[in-house]
Amino acid sequence: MKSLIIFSLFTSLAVAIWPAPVHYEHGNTALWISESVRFNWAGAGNVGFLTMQEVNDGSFRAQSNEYDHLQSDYHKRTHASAAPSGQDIIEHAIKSTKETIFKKNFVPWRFHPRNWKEPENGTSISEVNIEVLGKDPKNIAKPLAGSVDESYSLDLNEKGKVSIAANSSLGIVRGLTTFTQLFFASEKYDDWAYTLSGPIKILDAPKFQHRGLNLDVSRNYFSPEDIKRTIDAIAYNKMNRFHLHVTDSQSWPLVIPSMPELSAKGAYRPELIYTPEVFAEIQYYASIRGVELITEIDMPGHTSSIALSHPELIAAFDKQPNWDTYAAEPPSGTFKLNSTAVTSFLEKLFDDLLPRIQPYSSYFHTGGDEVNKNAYTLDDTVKSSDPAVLQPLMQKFVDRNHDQVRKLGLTPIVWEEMLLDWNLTLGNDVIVQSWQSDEAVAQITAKGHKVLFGNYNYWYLDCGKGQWLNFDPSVSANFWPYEDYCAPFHNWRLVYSYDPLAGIPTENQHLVIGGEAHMWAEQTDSTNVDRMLWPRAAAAAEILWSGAKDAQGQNRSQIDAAPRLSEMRERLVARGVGAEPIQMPYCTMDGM
Ligand code: CP6
Repeated sequence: MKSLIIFSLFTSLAVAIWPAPVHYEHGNTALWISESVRFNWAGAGNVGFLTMQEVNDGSFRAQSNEYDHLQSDYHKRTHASAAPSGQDIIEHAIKSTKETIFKKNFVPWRFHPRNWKEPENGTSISEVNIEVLGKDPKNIAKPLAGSVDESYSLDLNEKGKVSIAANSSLGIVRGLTTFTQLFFASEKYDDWAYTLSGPIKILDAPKFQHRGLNLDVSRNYFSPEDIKRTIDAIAYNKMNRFHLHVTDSQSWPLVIPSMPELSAKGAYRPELIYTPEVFAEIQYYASIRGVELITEIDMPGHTSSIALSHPELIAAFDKQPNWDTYAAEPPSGTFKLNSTAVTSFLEKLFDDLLPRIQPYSSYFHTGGDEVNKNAYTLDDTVKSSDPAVLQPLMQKFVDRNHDQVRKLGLTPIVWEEMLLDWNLTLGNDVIVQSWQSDEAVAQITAKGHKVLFGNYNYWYLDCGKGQWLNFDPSVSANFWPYEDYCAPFHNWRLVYSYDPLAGIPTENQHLVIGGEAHMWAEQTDSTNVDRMLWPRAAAAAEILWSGAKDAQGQNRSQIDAAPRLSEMRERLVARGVGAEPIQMPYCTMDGM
C-alpha cells in the first residue's frame, strides 16, 4: 500500500508539463543530465542540409567544411540589429535550455513526501539531437506570424538518447521548452539534473495559433527589465504573442523620433519612456524566444495623452468633474473625427512607427474600444453625438488607418466595438479582438472575421480585488474606485474554467484563432506585476495550448491541474519571476 502511494506520487511528478502536451508516454526510470551534454541540430538550410554540432564554447559549427562559413554568429551578436533568423532562434533555444536545466531549475522538495530522497544512480543523457524536418529551408527561416506549425515530437530513450523533431524552428523551441520541464535540480551534485520518468515519448501541438498576453504600459510604466521578464514567462508557457498596449489616455511612453514631443510631453516622466533602441531590443528579445510582439496604438478613444503635445487634435479633453460623461476613464479625450490635422498626424505617426514594427511582426493593433459618442458633441469638426453622423466618419477614419497598415504588409487588429457597436465594414483580413462576452465572439465569427477571445469575466487579470468594499460612488479623476469592477477576484481556477469555444457553431470555430489574457495596469506596476500575472496567465496559457477540454472531451480537471500548476510556479520562481503560490506545500507533500 505504502509503495503504491509513492508510485502514484512518482507518476504525478512525471506528468508535470505545463501546458499539458497532447500525447505522452513515460516510464519511471531515473535519468541524469549534466552540463557537459552535447546538443546537435540539423535541418535544410538555404545552401543545403546543415548538420550543426556544438563545440566547446557553446557555439555551433557546421560538420562539413563546405559550410564552414555558416558557423553561427548568434553567440557573437551583442545586440539586436534585425529580426533573428531561424538558426539564431534554434541556437538561442539550446543555450537557454541548458541555462534553465542547470541554473534556473529547482529542488522539488515540495512535491515529495517529507522523507523522500533523490535517486542515487541512473543512466546519464549523452546527446540531444534536434532536427528541423523537411527539405524546405523556410522550415528554419519561417516567419513568426500567422499559423506557423509549432508541433514537435520528443523522444528520450532508456539509453539516454534524446531526439527532438519539428517542422519549424519554433516547433524546436516549444520542444526544448518541454524538455526543460522534465528535470529537477539535484540537491547533491552541482551541474546535474534528473528526471524520474524516463523513457519518455511526447507528441505535441497547440490547439490555438494565437496565444497571447496583453500588457498595458500606459496606466503605469514598466521597465524594459519588467517587460523582458514577462516575455520570458510568456515563452516558458508556450504563449507566442505579446500584445503591448503601449499608449493610452494617461501616458504616452513610446518615443516617436519624427514627433519627439509626444513622449516628451506625454510620458509620466522624461525617463519613463521606450526609445526606438529599447523598443527594437524588446521586439528582438521576444522574437528570438518565438514570441511576436504586437503593438497597439489605441484610437480614436484612449488618446488624451496626445493632447499634452497636440491639443488641437483631441476633443473633450480632461472634462472635470464630468469625465465619465465623455470617457470610460479619466482623463476624457478622443481624436477629432473629421479633421485633416488628425489625418496628417496619423500618417506621420504610422510612417515613423510601422516600418519599425514590420521586421518583427505581421500585425498592428489600431484599438477602437470604449469610444464615447458624447465626446463628439464637443468636437468642433463634428458637434454631434448622433450615430448616423458619427458612423460614416468612423468608417473613414478606420479605413484610412487600415489602408496605411496594409501598405506595410501588416494585418490590422481592432477591438470588438468597431464591428459590433459601430457596425463598420472591415476588410476580411481584419482580426477582431473580443473582450465583453462569449456572444460577441460568436457574432464576430458569424460576420466571417477571425477573432481573438479573452472574456473579461474570466481573463482580465486586473479585475476584482474585493467586492465593492467601502465603495465611494462619487466621480473624481483623483480617485480610482474601479478595482471591484469585475469582482470577485479572478483566481486561477476561474481563468482555467473559461471555455472559449462553448457556444461557437462548429462551422465557425476555425475563425477562433486564439485569445489573450489581459493586464490593464491602473493598479499594477513593477512592484506587483509578477504576482498579478503569474501563475494566473499560465492557467490561460494551458487553455490556449491544450484547449479547454481534456482527451475525454471533459472540461479540464482543476484537481489534476493544481499540482502541475504548483510545479510550474516553482519553475517560474526559479527563473526570477515572482509568481504567487496557489496552495500550501502540504497539498503536494502530505496531502496527496
Ligand atoms: N483600458 C482600455 C481598460 C479597459 C479596456 N480598454 C478595461 C475595460 C473594462 C474593464 C477592465 C479594463 N482599462 N484601453 C477595455 C478593452 Cl472591467
